[in-house]
Amino acid sequence: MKIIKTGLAVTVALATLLGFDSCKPKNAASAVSGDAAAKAYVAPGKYDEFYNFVSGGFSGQLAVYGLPSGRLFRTIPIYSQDPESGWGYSEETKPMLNTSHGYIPWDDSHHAELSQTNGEIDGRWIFVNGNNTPRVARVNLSTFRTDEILEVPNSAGNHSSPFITSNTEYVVAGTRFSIPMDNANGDVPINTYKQNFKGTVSFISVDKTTGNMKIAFQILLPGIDFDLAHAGKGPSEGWFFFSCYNSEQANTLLEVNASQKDKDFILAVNWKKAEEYLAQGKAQKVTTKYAHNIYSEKTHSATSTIETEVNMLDAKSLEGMCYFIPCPKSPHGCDVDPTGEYIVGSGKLAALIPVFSFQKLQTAINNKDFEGNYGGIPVVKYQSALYGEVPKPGLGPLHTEFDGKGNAYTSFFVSSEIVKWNVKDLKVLDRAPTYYSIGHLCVPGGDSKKPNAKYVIAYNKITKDRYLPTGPELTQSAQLFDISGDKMQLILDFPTVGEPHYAQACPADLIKKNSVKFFKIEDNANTYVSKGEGETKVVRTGKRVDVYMTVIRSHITPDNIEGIKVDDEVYFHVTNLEQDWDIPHGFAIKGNNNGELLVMPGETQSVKWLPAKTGIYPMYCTDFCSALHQEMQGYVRVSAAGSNVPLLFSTGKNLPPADSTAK
Ligand SMILES: [Cu+2]
Repeated sequence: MKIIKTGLAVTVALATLLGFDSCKPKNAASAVSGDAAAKAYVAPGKYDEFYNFVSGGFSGQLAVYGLPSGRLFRTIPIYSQDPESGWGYSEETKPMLNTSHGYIPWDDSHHAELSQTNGEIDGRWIFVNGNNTPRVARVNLSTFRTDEILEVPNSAGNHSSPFITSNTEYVVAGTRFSIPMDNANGDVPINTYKQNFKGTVSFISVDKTTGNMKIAFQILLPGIDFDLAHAGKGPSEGWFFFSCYNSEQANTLLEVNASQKDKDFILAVNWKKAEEYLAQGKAQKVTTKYAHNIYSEKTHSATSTIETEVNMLDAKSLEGMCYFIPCPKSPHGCDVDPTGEYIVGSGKLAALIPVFSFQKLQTAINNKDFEGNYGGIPVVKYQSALYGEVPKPGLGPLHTEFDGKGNAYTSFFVSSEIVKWNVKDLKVLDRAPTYYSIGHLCVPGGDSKKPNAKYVIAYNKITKDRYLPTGPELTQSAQLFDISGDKMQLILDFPTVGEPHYAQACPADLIKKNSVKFFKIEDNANTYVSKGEGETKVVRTGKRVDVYMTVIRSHITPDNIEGIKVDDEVYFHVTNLEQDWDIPHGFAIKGNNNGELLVMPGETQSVKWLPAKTGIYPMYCTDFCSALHQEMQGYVRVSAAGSNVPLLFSTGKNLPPADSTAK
């Protein structure tokens, strides 16, 4: 009876907290003041001041906007096939979507994190998590392309990722779902969660020069849910903080069963200590299977390698590496201020924001000021680590970013607002409604040592009446606020690609100077490159036919091909011979049910085609490239499987016989 009562009480409380309409901000129309348009206006031909990299949520991609205009420049494909660029369709890019589960054409991405040097954004790479099938990707910001995707084993739902350390030494990945480890028997009853399910956080090292990633070690933890994370900096350099929930270890109806305890935890990891243990050989080599995919700018191709081992450090038996800090009401955000002293926890169901002090945490650890242990890991007393609480800031705090001037900006999902508060005295300074249900928010550099306090951007889950309706699915939205003054000022709404989950922004100057304009054809090391029209050819090897093709304004070489047969496996290897900026060519052939290509200047990309019927198949360039783009076309003749039509290919030579028009 008692259990039922508690359950009901929690359900009622949740319903109140999560009820959307009751908390919807009023007076939406009057939220924008007179000079807002001028502040967001970027004149035609002028550049934006910031890049804003916004994760596409369930689209699995990363969208790139300019700020303050909110103009969308590009969608960078990462975890999903992309019909704009051929990503995941071309033979060269298919290996990037390989995993230990095989080829996965669509995933979910939540967080984007720019690389840092000395705690400041350096504009080299941006890391993005693959949420469903756990992966971490590295996007190269000189090409705006995904260069690397690393699968994370012993994990499920890679949510607390890909947050980084001050010099990009590590990208982390914390598992959302605890599960039986990969090398254990996973065929167990789900209700044996408490015995059989374990959690991990992974530390992925990043090579300083190439950016290449490697799982340095994983930490074995109790079976709970890890949510978000941030690295320490300054005094807390060498530590990492992860929020976690479901310390109840529930395996069903988590909305009630994982909200039973008043507090869950922030996990504090001393990663310098973990490095020492690793160097001392304290890690166990654990067998598993995970894909490591790398795209090369030299070969314009990806390789996928299956790795089979990780180093596992057991948190409960390695002293001084991990500590839990109690944190109220299902913690979500876990943010560290620019000084590195304050750690902000945000409980999804809380009505206050706890701020922890790194210094107090260290004192508590040194004094063994523990209230006990959880899964063998010491739990520091709440009051001993607590700097203070922001009282009554709003309902349902989620995430906090900082302006570098001593202020914090916290998003509140339930009460749909951003609240600005002072980190030292914990006083609320300003609040601004968002339209509606803000998740993450972003200040350019807002989780680094040097935020740029010009804007805060809200990423909202629900737009309802904010835009023209588009059927049952409405756009999600970002909202730009000027924060250069004491009060936040809403200046722009802009629609987003998929769900704008987390995002980061940085000054455009950090990135635009490094932008690659085209690839040098002489450096192209693709196996199937044709470095000039003279190198084009069609090669038959049994049923396999390789077409070495070039494209340049405004013809295809070869543009007449005969001798292809039904049941052949044909590969068009298309090299774009242009050596100029902004001249991609496309390639498509009628009836191809695999996809098309988009080929950058100097690059080679290949598409596979399985002709199933005899006939003539036109092919053409799909990217409007010149006045004679429409002339950029050709034909392939497909004959019966047993035919003896010879293999012929040419451009400009296969002319009709002299008397063919006589009739
Ligand atoms: Cu073209």
